[in-house]
Amino acid sequence: MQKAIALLDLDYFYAQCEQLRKPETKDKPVVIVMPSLRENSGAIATANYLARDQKIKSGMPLQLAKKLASKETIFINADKEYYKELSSKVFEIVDFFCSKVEQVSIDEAYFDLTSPLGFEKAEDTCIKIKEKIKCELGLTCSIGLSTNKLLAKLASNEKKPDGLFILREGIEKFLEKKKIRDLFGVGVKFEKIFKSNGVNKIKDIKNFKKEDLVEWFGKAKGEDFYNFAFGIDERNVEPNREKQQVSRMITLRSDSRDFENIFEQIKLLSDLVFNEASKTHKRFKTASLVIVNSNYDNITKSKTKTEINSLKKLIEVEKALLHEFLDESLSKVRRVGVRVSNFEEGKGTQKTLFEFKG
Ligand code: TTP
Ligand code: CA
Ligand code: CA
Repeated sequence: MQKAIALLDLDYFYAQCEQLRKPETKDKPVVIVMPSLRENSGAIATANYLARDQKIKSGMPLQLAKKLASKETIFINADKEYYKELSSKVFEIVDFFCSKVEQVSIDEAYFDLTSPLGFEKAEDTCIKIKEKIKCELGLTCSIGLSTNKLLAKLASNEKKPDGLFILREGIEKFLEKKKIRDLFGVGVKFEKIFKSNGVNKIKDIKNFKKEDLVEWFGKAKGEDFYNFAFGIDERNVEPNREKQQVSRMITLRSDSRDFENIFEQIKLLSDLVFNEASKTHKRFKTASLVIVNSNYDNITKSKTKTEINSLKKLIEVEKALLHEFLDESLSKVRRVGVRVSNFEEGKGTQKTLFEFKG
């Protein structure tokens, strides 16, 4: 089965988070500063695209950025807690669509969408993820979808911001344009080694033998870089996120508004979901009823209680939600789902990921 691997990267992330809560900064150059102890000094964490047009970029000293800035440019001190909060909401949405998610930094994650339903299905899922992130959180991201991690990452940079780039064919040609620095794992130091050997572009690697690269970088890295030049990357997506929710859905035999008929299915789904959630010894506080109606609209109704600690309680909450749905809506139900979330912090909960990795 051909693999389908995606990389999602949020656009000008810290700046976008600030612009979300400060609408008055819309259409202005915005620069996020990591202040240092000394007054009026610090480094630039990131800049939105308008500020990048002024040549302001990540890592630059604040003083230099101020020189490049115009009167309009807005400088904001970084608020990492707020960005982390938004980041976890984003990746909870990804978790909802995919169970194999590897978060690699505050604004970036790989996810494996390989399935017997094929690449088109993966493409469709990426579109849905982008839509949901935009619609629920107001944030844009760029996604690269390809057959391995290396290509997914490169693809994610192709259509920034708010892009989706599918890289499935013409991989050799795609790699031809890329600089050596674009290769995964190549920073300043390795770039120098490559360049001193006359390798400026990824395709130049092909003028050498695998053994040459092993000599320059050691066995593991040398072999990886050599394979990467041909678009080959065997690395798997290594899921590293705690499950944020457990859910199950089912399609009814025919569209229905019959309470008993739908409730029967909800009881079965609740049983499956409760068992799965209990396996990880987690307690949860939120139960949701997810409905897809005959027009394919998605409707989610949720209730949060101090603790939903038995199957009976879960079914009770779901029952009330179904009543609510049928009272409020005239549409027929096509698919029905049960979801639990809002897990209690406890055993096995992963601490925050890395401090920072761009
Ligand atoms: P990046 O994904 O590298 O950049 P970005 O999201 O700001 O912009 P792009 O649209 O090009 O993806 O980094 C993610 C966040 O990490 C960024 O918003 C701020 C932070 N960061 C730093 O604090 N210091 C740095 O040197 C870099 C590169 C990023
Ligand atoms: Ca980013
Ligand atoms: Ca990033």
